[in-house]
Amino acid sequence: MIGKLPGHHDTIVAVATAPGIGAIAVIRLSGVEAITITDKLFPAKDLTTVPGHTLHFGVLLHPETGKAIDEVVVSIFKNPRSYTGEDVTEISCHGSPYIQQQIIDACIQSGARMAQPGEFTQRAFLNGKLDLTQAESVADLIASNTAASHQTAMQQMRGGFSKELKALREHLIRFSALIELELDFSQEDVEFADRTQFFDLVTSATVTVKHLIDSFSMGNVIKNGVNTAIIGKPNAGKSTLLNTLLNENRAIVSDIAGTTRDTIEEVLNIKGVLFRLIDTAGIRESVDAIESIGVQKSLEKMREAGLVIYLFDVNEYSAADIQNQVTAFEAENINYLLVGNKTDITPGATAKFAAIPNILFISARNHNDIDQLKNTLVDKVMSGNINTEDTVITNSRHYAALQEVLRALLDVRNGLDNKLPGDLLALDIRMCLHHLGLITGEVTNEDRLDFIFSKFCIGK
Ligand SMILES: Nc1nc2c(ncn2[C@@H]2O[C@H](COP(=O)(O)OP(=O)(O)OP(=O)(O)O)[C@@H](O)[C@H]2O)c(=O)[nH]1
Ligand SMILES: [Mg+2]
Repeated sequence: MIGKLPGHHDTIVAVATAPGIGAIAVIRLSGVEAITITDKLFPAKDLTTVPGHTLHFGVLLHPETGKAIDEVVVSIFKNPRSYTGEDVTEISCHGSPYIQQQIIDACIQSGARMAQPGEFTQRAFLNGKLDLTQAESVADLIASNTAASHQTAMQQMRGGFSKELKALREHLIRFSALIELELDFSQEDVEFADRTQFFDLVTSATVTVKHLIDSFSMGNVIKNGVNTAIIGKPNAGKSTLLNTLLNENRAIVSDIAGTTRDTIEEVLNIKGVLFRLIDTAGIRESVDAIESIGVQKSLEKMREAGLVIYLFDVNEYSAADIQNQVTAFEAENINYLLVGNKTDITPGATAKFAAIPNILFISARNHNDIDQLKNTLVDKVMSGNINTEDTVITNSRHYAALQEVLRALLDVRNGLDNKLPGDLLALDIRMCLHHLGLITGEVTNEDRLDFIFSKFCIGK
């Protein structure tokens, strides 16, 4: 894709709005000929002479047939004051897919070419309108479906995270320049670069980068949700709990043990966090072949889940049973939440569990204490401190690169500690700069960029 863009002399076109029928649709062109191509189709006015940031109403004609396609509004953006940094026009038309297709066709006939996925944003990046993390956050922003994921993407698009990295990068560049200067004067044994000051800088950078790395698990939760498996014996009330949480009768509930045989998955948004709830078959030894497969699947889901809700009937279980279950979860390193169900049957049935900490008691059928369960679920995955104002890493590419940055920073710090000669120190710093640059896009290679932008939708 990039290979085709030497100075991006061509003009690209795509529908910028969602596919399908809508009240209006927007077709976007970007490139040196964006305005002249649009002008050819738009006899009402000479668009080549109008100022940027203006709107123009008129009929759009197909260049081949000369027939009117639609009445449209054309927005004109002149470089560099546009999304891509190039000349951009946006044609707002009526939302029929036929009209959209005709307009695209007319633009292509007049010299534009169809845009690749993400190519508008890629041009914005190549023209310095956005850095790479900001460009990537555009894709996240479009895909965001909760308040939290929207906020982290917005924050990132506005450059929150790259600002911190850029500042670090500048410090490192300044320091390595000083060190390289020392190397030029190597006979004279001078030190231009203040080691102590730099050591402090590297130490504080290490803390920042660690913090960012740690934020990834939360970022991942915000972006992708948490797989939450509801696990327990047959008849514990797992399907009832799923229905209660979702507020609908999604799963079949019955007093026959072994009702749920296959797993059922549904998404629930609690306070902006997405939980992918998985109702599973009750776990027991079974002679029924199909039920056994279901039980195997439950165990698999339990091990894959980010969080396990262990549901049990308080009337049937003893404290020792729960204690054993806790030991089993801890041995397998499973993130679990103990929930005792059916508190409505025998008053005081929960007293026997007093010695076990952090059990929540509910009645799934009567909807008792469900809000408390919801709050606990959110606290559990957010470790009680959901603060999306903070910079949060949501992108696994950034996560991997930050781990390299951290490794390199630690090398630099060790080097300073061990009074490593300047030339070796400079090598470590360069490594660190390289990985930082990969994140924000100062260091790129074409394949990588193609890969990143190909994940966008066309028209972005
Ligand atoms: N009294 C009372 N009964 C409940 C409660 N929750 C569930 N039940 C009943 O317990 C029985 C089993 O409920 P299910 O939700 O089907 O249980 P399950 O854990 O999904 O069972 P399997 O799918 O067989 O593993 C049903 O008769 C429910 O009505 C509760 O809070 N109180
Ligand atoms: Mg069930």
